[in-house]
Amino acid sequence: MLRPVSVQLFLPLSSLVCVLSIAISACTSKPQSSSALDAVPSPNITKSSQSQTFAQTNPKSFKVETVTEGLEVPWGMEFLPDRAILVTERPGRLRIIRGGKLDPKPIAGLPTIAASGEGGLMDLALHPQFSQNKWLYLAYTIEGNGGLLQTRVSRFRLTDTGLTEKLDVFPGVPGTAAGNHFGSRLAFGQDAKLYITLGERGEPKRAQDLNNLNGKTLRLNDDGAVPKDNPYVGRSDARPEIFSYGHRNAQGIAIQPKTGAIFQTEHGPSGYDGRQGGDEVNVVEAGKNYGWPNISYDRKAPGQLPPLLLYQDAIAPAGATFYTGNVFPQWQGNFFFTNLRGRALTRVALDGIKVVGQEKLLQQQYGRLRDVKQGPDGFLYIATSDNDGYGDARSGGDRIIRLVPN
Ligand SMILES: [Ca+2]
Repeated sequence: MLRPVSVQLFLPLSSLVCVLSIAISACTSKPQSSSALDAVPSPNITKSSQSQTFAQTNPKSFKVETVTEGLEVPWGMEFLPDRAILVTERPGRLRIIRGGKLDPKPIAGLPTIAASGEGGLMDLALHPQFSQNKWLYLAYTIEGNGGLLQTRVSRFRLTDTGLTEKLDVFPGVPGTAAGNHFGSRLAFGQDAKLYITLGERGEPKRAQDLNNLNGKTLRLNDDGAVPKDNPYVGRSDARPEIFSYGHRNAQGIAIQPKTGAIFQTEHGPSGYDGRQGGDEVNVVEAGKNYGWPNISYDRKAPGQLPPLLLYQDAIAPAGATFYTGNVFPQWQGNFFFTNLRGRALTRVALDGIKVVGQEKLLQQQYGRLRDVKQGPDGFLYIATSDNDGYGDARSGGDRIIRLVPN
């Protein structure tokens, strides 16, 4: 049965929330583009913010520059205090870009990495006190007993000669032989805890099983110990590492500067259960259930949280960040995330955690986009991903590009 759904056009919520049935167009406002119908606000979050205003970005207000080319599936980026860019390449290399020049030699000292399917060397994170301790965290795929692929997170000290002092802070859990849905984004929260997203490895039931760490977001101390205030500590029927659950494949995580709220992007079923898309942005909280596989799209169930944002055409959301720079004052506080399949950068304006409006930038211009980070110069840096097996295998390799004000 076709049910009416509340559809947010890709424009200010204040003017363009309308109800339409899929069969009969009841909307008087015309969508401005075909992308306009793919973002559906979740109930209770967007409605209260309709008095806010949202200004679309003037495309002439910025230009795009290429920082470097010739990368192979750059997955995660971080800026070092000296402004160099560290970049992971999924096949298993850690690269560094100094003064805009990619060092041809990868950083030494990486562990054995199983680059298989969607797995390999994935995200990286700097310790909150990196300037003092030089601790760098890597999330990567290992082949464990029986050839099962799993995500491991290790801490290293970054020295002039490479990575040393490896400490496995999350050794991994028996995964599967399948090479998909690793999740594996890393972020330190404002509580100085390490958050790790783990996908459900293509076995949806795992996301609801509190004795299984797949399909979860984990919360750990910086040395891998379980914090005593985690939601399931002391329970015999759940793993203490779990922070939130019911996740399918979260490939983006970012901490909102003013609130400390943890925003995650998550790949929806994308046709797995008949409909297209179902990609999500969630604000994750301790002990909360985000529904997969019980609910997705606009379905509801008691005790399971709907997403903050839902995308009805698959966009495959990935890396995310909040903008805090000065060179784009109109973007202050906005949430940005890359789209792989959607080949775009989504900008979401927020009032606290309420969505004020959103738009897509760079749509269909730079291929699949994997990660986004703000540089120390206030520019937005984006890693492309056309050589990941899903893209168009661009001959010059993948790029890091940046948005610079005009
Ligand atoms: Ca969900």
